[in-house]
Amino acid sequence: DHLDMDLGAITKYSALHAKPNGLILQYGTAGFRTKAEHLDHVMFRMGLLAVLRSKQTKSTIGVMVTASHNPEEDNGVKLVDPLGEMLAPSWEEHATCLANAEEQDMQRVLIDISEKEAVNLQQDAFVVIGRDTRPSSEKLSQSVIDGVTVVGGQFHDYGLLTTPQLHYMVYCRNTGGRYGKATVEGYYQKLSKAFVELTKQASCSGDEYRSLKVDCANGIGALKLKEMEHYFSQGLSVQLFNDGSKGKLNHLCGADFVKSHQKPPQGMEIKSNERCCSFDGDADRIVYYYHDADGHFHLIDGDKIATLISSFLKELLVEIGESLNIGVVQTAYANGSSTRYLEEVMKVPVYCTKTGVKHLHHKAQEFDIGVYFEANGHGTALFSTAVEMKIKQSAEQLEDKKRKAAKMLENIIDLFNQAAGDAISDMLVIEAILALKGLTVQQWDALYTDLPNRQLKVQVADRRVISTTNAERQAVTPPGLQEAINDLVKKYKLSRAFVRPSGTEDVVRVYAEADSQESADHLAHEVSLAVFQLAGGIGERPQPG
Ligand code: G16
Repeated sequence: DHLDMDLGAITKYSALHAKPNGLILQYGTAGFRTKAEHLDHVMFRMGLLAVLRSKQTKSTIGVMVTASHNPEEDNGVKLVDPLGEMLAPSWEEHATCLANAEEQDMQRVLIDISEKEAVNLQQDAFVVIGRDTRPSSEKLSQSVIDGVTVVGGQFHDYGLLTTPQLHYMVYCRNTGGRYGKATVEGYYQKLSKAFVELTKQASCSGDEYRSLKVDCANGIGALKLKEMEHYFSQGLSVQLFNDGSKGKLNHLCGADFVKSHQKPPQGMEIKSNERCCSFDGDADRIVYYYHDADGHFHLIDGDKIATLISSFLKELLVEIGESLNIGVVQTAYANGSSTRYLEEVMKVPVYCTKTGVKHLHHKAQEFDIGVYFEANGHGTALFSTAVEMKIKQSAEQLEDKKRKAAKMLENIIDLFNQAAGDAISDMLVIEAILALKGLTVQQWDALYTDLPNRQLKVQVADRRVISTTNAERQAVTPPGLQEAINDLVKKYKLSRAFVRPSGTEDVVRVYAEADSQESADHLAHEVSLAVFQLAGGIGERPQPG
């Protein structure tokens, strides 16, 4: 039945999206990412692959053109599976094979994938496409469409969307509208309705809770917040910075910059104790921060967001009187203080997975309520169908106080994007919780004190020489590297360090924490030198500070 694929047409069109000779790319942490000019063939081929995946799952599949936190010159693409989730691991392998196939091998690889995955080629296929604001994204998404149509797939191009909005659309379309309406309007309405309902319940709706400064990383978040703003303005007014009108995407601003440099973005004026937050380039991450009265910068990262959210959810469950299990999922980047606080003070079980939303999301699905956040601000909460049903019943039956709590939980569930981490949705969840609990940003920050930490990047010739185990907390290769790290870590108090190859940038990432900033900085630098020496560093040796 290969006749159902017009192999001749595929070959002909593929030549128009030719692969640069010798270029090898890997489906990484969040799809393919590299310089935009190397990605045309990958886009075309991911269009083809999305059609096969759609036929196999008999569902709508999403394709998002973005490189999220990467610099503006980069771009990327990832596929979104039927329930709005990241692509299944076995298909990531197919994606890598297909992206790297030389022109003459394309047909064979496509047939191989179809056979291995028992794809019924006669099945209809539907693909939805979204893209971020990068200058290269429009043309690249057109190449995806070329791929989709050449194998007879139907498509809907949403144009400019945040990444989590595309995940939401896919989820809506495959659940018969039960999750929501698969339009941007539907997204705005669903979230805003839940948010406004929640904030109505806040007893202290004083002005301090009602305004927020948002750094949009010069990306898509600005456009979408501007569209959405008036839907929720009853509950919150947002002031946008780095809205793309002049600056460069992710440059000296955005969640990744703020988190990794531990300083405020450029282009935003911050008065003391004002609540501020940053999105990343495709609005799937968020971090908060403020300046205290002495002008010191305080970062509130994904770990503290997870803590705020899980403690609020736990309190609601106690009020409702339901004993549902809550779990928190983190990665090795989670600050040691956050893990200790969650486990010892909040008595919530905490799990550590590898970096990458797909790993956290998967683990979080094991709980009635699974809260997952990467320290970099990427995360959400997942609620099992059992929870949703129980809460819906409670909201109708229980005594006043319980009913109120159940209603709140119902709205919180609606406010979370359960398909993916979502800066807009998370922002509204956080703002609602702060308002409901009457918490200032300082009180939230004071839940626990982060251990000082430092993240660095090291350039090496081939980052694949580093392999890791134990949720990326230990290096297996190259030989001697883990021993070197162990020896360095011993020199500092309350210290911890690990290294791993990035799945989105061509670098090795180094993380260190210790009892003082000076120690964390030293340790991170020493570990960087060990990586440089033992893992084939290139360019300039890592410099201190
Ligand atoms: C992506 C992933 C995140 C991951 C980040 C960095 O974020 O979705 O899960 O933490 O890359 O990954 P790595 O350390 O492997 O480079 P984003 O916001 O860029 O899509």
